[in-house]
Amino acid sequence: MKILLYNPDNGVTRNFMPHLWMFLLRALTPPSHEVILIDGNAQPMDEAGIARYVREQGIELVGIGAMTRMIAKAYRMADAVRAVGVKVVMGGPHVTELADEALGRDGGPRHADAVALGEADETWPRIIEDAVGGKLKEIYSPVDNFGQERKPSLQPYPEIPWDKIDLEQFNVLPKIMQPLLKRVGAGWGTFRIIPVESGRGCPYGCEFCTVTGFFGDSIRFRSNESVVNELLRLKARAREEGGQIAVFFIDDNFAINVKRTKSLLRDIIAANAQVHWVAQISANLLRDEELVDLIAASGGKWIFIGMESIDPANLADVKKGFNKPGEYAVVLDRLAQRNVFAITSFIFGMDNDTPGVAERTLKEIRTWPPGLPIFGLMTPLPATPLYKRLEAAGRLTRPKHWQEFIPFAMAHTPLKMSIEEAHAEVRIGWASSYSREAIARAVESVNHKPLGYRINILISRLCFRGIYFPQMGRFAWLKAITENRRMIFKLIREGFGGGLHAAAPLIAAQSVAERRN
Ligand code: B12
Ligand code: SF4
Repeated sequence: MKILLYNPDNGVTRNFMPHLWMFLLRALTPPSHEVILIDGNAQPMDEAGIARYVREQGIELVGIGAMTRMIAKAYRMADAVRAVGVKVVMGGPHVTELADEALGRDGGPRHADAVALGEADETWPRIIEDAVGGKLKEIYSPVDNFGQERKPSLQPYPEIPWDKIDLEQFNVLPKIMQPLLKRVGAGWGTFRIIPVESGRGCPYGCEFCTVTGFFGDSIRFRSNESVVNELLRLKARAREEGGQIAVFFIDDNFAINVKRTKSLLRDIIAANAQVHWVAQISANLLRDEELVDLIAASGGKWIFIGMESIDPANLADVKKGFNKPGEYAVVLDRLAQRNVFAITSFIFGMDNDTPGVAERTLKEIRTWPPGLPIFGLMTPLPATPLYKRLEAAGRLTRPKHWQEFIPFAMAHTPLKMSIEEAHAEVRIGWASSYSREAIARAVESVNHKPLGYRINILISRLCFRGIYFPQMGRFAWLKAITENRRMIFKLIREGFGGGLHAAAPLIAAQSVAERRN
């Protein structure tokens, strides 16, 4: 059977990191079937395009996965596929919570022939078998023979053949520059960011989060050996193609079991499997000095920290009281001393927020080592405790906000400010953190650090700017580069002073900007 797995584009930013679910499900597909992957973020496609593709390629089954944010596009694409007579299976966090919506059992139109609830590692082969036999069921649940929910153990974990997969759609760098960039330094012909999971589940149960409900509070880990081997395969691939690879450990809380994380990082170092990596770790777990030492020694470069708010009352409201704003600065200094920086994520529009929250937060951020602050709005995702609380209180202004997705727009009224005021706070957060002056200040504040770190901060700031300020087209990128040209040229000059190798990441970044069209 010829199967297409499709992930819709998010319509706001282009992300070049592949979605793990597609690669995982392909690795779990019995070898007699052919599986094609299309990520709409890397290969944009519209409804007519997918219908044509499915017909021309003779696709017999289409699997679509999406977060809430992309679900409207996912449904439109599913409708187009079903209209040409091909069956659609949907999975992922949104349809798991709202299977009736996808199946048209809630009074709305039907979009999917079947829905895979929850983690589909074990149900996917069954779905294919049923599709081949023309016996597709409407709902597939991960349950054992006694009807009890069963979570995959992740041991064993399928081998994703990253060393052989065609990843051309996910190369951040333009093809035309590859021959030149390949020869620069250790090789910059390709630059890929690859998602790797080392475990699943988080017991913390923050009110706005889907994870505890979806993956459960029992944490499951892959074996160290399986993760290390995956990193070694990735490293070998980068070496062979004269390129660079960075890994995003997508675990929701990479250090949730500190002892296990330390042992994994030690094994990575012992096997010489270090690659540059990013991971999400909550601030409370970064109190451990030895853990931070191991993060740095094993290739950790950026840690994503869900700080959410600098107001303890807000944190208590959303059941994230384990975050202690008083220790944020210490944690960030501890990371920066080892040349590891933080992506600090904040949510505005929380119930104790009042106008001025952005400036109060920025004032605090300015006292920290430079990082990548990001700002979002409190969003009631379906089936989260937050959604239920706001629904019960009659505070949802757009109860089905995903059906008409608007980026950076609230779907409920905060208690101490208006929706418009909350939107304005987010705008202030982004504008103040990613203006030319703010970017220059961030880079200059690490003038004492090696050039590589300053380049890293500059490139990351330029890319992260695009999460809020649309930066998908060539013109928008050129504008961002022109605005920041002084800092870019300053670092390029310094880079050439230290040999072409030092300037390579900036040259590569310039090329990326030119590729975006
Ligand atoms: C990595 C990640 C990202 C990446 C996404 C890019 C990428 N290429 O991966 C980045 C960092 C960019 C990101 C951003 C955001 N993310 Co995010 N992200 C994740 C994270 C941590 C891991 C995803 C993952 O790969 N998981 C591992 C795989 C194996 O699990 P899975 O995708 O769920 O797939 C399994 C099943 O769902 C199922 N399945 C999935 N799809 C399909 C399809 C078919 C056909 C079938 C049969 C089965 C199936 O099978 C898989 C194997 O069991 C998840 C949390 C989590 N642990 O999943 C949040 C998560 C998906 N993100 C979330 C959110 C909210 C966001 C943001 C909106 C945050 C924000 N406020 O800005 C943004 C929006 C992104 C955008 N602009 O597109 C929410 C989504 C909730 C929801 N209801 O939609 C999650 C669940 C986290 C949370 N806190 O609740 N994210
Ligand atoms: S710590 Fe992170 S992953 Fe865990 S419940 Fe809270 S927000 Fe979700």
